[in-house]
Amino acid sequence: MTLIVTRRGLIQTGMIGAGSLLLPGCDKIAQNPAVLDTLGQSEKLHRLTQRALGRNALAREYRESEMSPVFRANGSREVVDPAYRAQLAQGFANWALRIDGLVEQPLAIPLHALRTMPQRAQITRHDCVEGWSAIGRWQGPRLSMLLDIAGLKPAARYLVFHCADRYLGKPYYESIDLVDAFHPQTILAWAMNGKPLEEAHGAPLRLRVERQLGYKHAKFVSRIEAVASLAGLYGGKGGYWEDAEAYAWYAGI
Ligand SMILES: Nc1nc2c(c(=O)[nH]1)N[C@H]1C(S)=C(S)[C@@H](COP(=O)(O)O)O[C@H]1N2
Ligand SMILES: [Mo]
Repeated sequence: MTLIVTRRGLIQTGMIGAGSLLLPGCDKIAQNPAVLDTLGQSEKLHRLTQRALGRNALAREYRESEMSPVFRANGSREVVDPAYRAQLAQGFANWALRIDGLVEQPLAIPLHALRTMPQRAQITRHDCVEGWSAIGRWQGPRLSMLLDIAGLKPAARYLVFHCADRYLGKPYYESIDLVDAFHPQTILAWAMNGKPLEEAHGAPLRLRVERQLGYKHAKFVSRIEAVASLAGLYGGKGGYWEDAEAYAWYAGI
């Protein structure tokens, strides 16, 4: 059964949790050895090295005056799916983010609820592997807050972000581990540079996972699935570019 989170219900949940839900959950997850499983050795070393510098070390944040005058869009700039186009035409008024898989309470969270719950805003630099960067301001609820509401089951190890678009004919998706999921700067952004996300940048909702390269920042996120393993999903390597064997799963910067 999916819980439909109303504006009132969600605000209530946010208030109850506000003082307690964020940091304790973080520490617990950070000590969980299960987040250190899988992957090839060099990638693992990279991950462990970055993590040794501090699991919750923040990506650099910038001043408003440092924001890029132009933030280019990359990968899919539009979505062909007719259901998506219908939602876009209605301003996503009836759209909801689904959170399911290994959670105690599957959720369907309307966009208006995501916009009114406690927010984080951050001005960060986006680095694409293709060799360009741009500084922009992103705003939305922390992923950790949504995960605390849904309640991860103990077997959950990764979050998979299912996207509405296809890139070069294949569905786009991405995944992150629980350290990145609970990182303070990991948010689901519905606003960019002070305005609702444009289609080209992933409307109505995209992941910002600030210590990772650009391709990890899934756009057009429609569903977040908590899983124990990435095997068996799409190509099994945890992401569109990972399945294409173009880029590594762990893209820490
Ligand atoms: N759903 C989806 N997410 C995606 C992509 C995509 O093609 N589809 N491209 C990725 C890449 S390679 C980059 S650099 C960023 C680009 O984000 P932007 O369009 O806001 O600049 O989105 C990432 N997320
Ligand atoms: Mo990219």
